[in-house]
Amino acid sequence: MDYNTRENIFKLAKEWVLEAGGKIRNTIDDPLEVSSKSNPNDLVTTMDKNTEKFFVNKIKTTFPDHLLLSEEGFGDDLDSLDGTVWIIDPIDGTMNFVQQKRNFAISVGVYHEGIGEIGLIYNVMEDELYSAKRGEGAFKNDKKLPLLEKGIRLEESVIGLNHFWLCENRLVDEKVMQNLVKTARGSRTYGSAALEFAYVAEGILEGYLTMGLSPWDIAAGMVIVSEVGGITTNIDGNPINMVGRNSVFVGHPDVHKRIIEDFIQKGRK
Ligand code: 2AM
Ligand code: CA
Repeated sequence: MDYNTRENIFKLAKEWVLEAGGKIRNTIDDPLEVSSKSNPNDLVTTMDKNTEKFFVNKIKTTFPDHLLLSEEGFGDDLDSLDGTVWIIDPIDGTMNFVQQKRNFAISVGVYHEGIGEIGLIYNVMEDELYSAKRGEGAFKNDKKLPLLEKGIRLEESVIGLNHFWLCENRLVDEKVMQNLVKTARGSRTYGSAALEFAYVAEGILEGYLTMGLSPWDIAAGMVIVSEVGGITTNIDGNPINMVGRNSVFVGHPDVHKRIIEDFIQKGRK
């Protein structure tokens, strides 16, 4: 993707993200229609759907040859990232949006021939925009984020993970996960994968791991985190499949290595 093309896409993507976020903020107290999807706690609202439609309309009108991979089904049905693909979660952290009216984000990644070129994660209620273009560093609003510090130890780290993985489950040994939480300095659950990626990029979380996410939860975050020297793989340390569901482990390189070797490899079911 050439420089001017990417600049133009970034400028518009940023405008659209801020506009969509502004609409959500202005109507945050309006009544919501909430329904569930794969399970009773997997929520979707009219706001998720309308926000996704807003992006689909903008993108298809402005860039008719671009493709869209998005959560609520108004995008394209893709089995590869050939061409230019926008990977969008209109609201990441829908449960937070419904129950708390905060701690949710709009997540937009733009990939070209499989390579992440642009990432935007907008914490709507805090009006904080995390952004990156590949090779140009990552930003929080207008401030450039520093590269992740070298030589960080797990014992001094704060790790993001859902408490669910500390309970008995089919995928990972809960005793090993409990040991991980006890070894780290602290653990946090924010309930929005996109925000947890942004926090890793900002250096306020040293890692975030979970057992099942879709491309739209992580596409923007992977671009942003990689610009500060962070690593994203699946939980076994292998590359992410960008057109399927994955376990996900994003983190500071030192902490990533330590957690895979000393915990995950011992705790996988
Ligand atoms: P979502 O709000 O866009 O669905 C919650 O821990 C995080 O996991 C959120 O980022 C949420 O994204 C994501 N997630 C992915 N698949 C999910 C599912 N089936 N149910 C609930 N959360 C899911
Ligand atoms: Ca969502």
